[in-house]
Amino acid sequence: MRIVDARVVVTCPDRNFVTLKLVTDEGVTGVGDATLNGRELAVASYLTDHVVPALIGRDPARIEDTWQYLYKGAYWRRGPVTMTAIAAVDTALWDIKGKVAGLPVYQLLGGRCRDGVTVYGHASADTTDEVLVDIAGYVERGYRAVRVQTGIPGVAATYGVGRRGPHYEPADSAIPSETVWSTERYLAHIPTVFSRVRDEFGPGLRLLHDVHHRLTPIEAARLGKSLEPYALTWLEDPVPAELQEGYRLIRQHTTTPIAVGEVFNSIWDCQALIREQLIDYIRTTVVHAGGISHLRRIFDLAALHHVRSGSHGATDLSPVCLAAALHVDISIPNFGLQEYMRHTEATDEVFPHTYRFADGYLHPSEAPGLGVDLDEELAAKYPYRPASLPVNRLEDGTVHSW
Ligand code: KDG
Ligand code: MG
Repeated sequence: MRIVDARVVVTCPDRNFVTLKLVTDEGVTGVGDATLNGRELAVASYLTDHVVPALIGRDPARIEDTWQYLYKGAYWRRGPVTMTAIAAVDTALWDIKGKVAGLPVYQLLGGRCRDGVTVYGHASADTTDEVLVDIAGYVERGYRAVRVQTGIPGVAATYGVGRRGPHYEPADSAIPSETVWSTERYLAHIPTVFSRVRDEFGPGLRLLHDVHHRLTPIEAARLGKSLEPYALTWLEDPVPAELQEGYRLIRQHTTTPIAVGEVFNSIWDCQALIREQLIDYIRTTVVHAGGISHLRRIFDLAALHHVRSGSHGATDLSPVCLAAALHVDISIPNFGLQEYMRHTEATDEVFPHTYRFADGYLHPSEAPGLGVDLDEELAAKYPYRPASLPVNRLEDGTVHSW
């Protein structure tokens, strides 16, 4: 079998997605997500101009060899654009392999390790009173874990707090909008939110919070300590993770579990955090960390060091990525949680799929391959719209990290 066509499709059914579709001489097709929020066209060009020409004529069965060819062969290793492009190829090849074998991809990865994939939903609102109502809605729908974000009194807009109904979308204008941040107000407010949430929902519900990289290690240590009475499942991205040593300081001061990894794109970005057991959950995902093959490698290293998976699953990761993530989640021994933010109806129509949510769990597709596709005709009706993530500044105008 040979690859005879590789199409890179950019579409915007309520938000932008980039998808790679591989076609073989025997008519079997495979899809891979290649979406990098706010930098979509960079990956589309990387694939179209540099990867696709080298794929035509290759044997789609050689997944690992193709991964090594694209990673080592390019000379320029790693980075979000490169690793997202490699991820798309890898994911599409696993899809083809599953279809050829007549098996869902999780069977090729070793089969089930559990009955369902426990997911967490996103409760977010401006005030604590409102967020309690949002959380109650998730509990009613069967969720066992909820990420809680609120506005901060005195801060006009807080990144991560949804403003467009049930569908989270932080990318807005073509040129980034700007928000203003106050660490002092944030650190004073968040423990009061979790105190009320725990009082209201008791000890059974798993609670999470995302800091979006906005603190220094000692500030993060203080936050972790102040949240200890409310027994969070994880505190996410407390500090920017370029400096992995920063996590040592947090670890020395708090027993609140730490999750990190959505912006990582290779095992090299997290190997020290994992080996030194400085984190509890690794949040790398299929689309940004080199595909199913490389993500498995990261999760296997994590399993050796008591670190569980917590794959990123925001709405800017397409249903193709979510479908692939579920095959990994169900088949690894050290699964932790899977993030699940529902896509809009328009997105779901462009990416028909057979994974399903029931009773707090997502269930991977039983169809051969990934169980997800791209409707190219429908996708063509939604042209690309430039949209960027906002830029964050401190009150004095200094650009601050996410
Ligand atoms: O593209 C950025 C989003 O995916 C990110 O803001 C979502 O932090 C996020 C999360 O944990 O889902
Ligand atoms: Mg996050």
